[in-house]
Amino acid sequence: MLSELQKQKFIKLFSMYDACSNGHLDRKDFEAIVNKAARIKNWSSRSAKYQTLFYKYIDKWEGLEKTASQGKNHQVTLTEWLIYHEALIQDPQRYEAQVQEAMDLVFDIFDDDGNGEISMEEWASFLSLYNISPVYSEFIFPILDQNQDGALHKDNLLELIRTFYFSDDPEAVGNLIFGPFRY
Ligand SMILES: [Ca+2]
Ligand SMILES: [Ca+2]
Ligand SMILES: [Ca+2]
Repeated sequence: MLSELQKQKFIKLFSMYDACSNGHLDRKDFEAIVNKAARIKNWSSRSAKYQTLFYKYIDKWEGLEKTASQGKNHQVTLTEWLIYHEALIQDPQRYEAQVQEAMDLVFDIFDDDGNGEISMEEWASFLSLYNISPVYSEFIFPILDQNQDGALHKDNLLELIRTFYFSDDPEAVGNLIFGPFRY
């Protein structure tokens, strides 16, 4: 069973994907995220980057829908989302694959110079893509950046995300990766 803390974090994650803020997830939310990424990055909807991202996010949605949705209504509810994540963290292979894929998306979109590092400004853009005010980056990033070199490497982020998904320690730094999460 998910602990109360884990539940709070997965609800936070749900709210990040609920781009249309209507309390359930569907294909439109994933399209909205791609369109927002295009606005942030100034990509035309005909550009190759846009098209690639669009298909990746639709693929992501279809995978989620197939696994998580228990009805045939093309929606994923919060309850289904929580059940999905409870199963996900008990399946190391699926967890690794999914997080690796999500991380590749983050770097595809935000690591402009392709050096495998994300800066505070890039993290702020990432937060704004997912319905979170970019102002949090200023407060969170220095805590996440544990060696204080102004950058998060892919390995750092993977470790922080692991904490976000698995940890039941209220003080764990990784809990804060996407900003405040308590409701
Ligand atoms: Ca929605
Ligand atoms: Ca970079
Ligand atoms: Ca660092």
